Amino acid sequence: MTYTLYYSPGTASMAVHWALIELGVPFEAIGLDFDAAEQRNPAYLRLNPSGRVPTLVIDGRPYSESAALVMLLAERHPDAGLAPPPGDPQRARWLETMVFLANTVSPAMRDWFYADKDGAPAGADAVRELARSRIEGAWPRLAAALSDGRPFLFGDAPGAADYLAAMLMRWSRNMARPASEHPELAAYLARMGALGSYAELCRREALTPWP
Ligand SMILES: N[C@@H](CCC(=O)N[C@@H](CS)C(=O)NCC(=O)O)C(=O)O
Repeated sequence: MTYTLYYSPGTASMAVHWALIELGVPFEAIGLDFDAAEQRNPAYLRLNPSGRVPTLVIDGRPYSESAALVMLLAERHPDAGLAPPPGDPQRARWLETMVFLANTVSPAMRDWFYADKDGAPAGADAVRELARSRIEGAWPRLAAALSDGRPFLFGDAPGAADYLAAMLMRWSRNMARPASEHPELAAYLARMGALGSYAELCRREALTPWP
């Protein structure tokens, strides 16, 4: 079993990088310089035709989509307990949460950061405005999931949903209404930020910890 992660610091590859560090499995990490448009290099486009990160090459085959990759890692390393297994009472809520993060929050984040690049610049303000309302609408839902006092989204230990959720929340840090405005999420982010794997991720990606 070999893993090679193509990443760019602080981007959608972060959740996968974090999960790999937490798992403690051997992997190679190859950084792409977006300023040099390395994600558009022909060799990388052969691995990931969308020219985006992350790409995780598993035993020679490339796979993309951050949510799918953290779910896959949870499945491939069941002993690590990164996800409630099939049949677990929390499984349905976990699937719901993963799809919510991947299907609602993540595309809105893409629109927030890439409205000018992905669409016509003339319409970018309207796209960003809709994205902003979707992003701000997601935080109360995640805060509610933590309102019973649980430390992480699915129990006493962090897992796939947490790496994805905390990554998305981190991206709101320069928005007018960041996720950390919600007390439950501020406390949650402090717990995620206190993990040794987060410190290691920040060291490897040269990120400033937040919050
Ligand atoms: N839905 C994808 C989104 C991937 C994505 O948009 N990645 C961004 C970084 S956050 C990227 O590679 N941007 C480079 C580009 O679009 O040129 C995922 O979650 O993996």
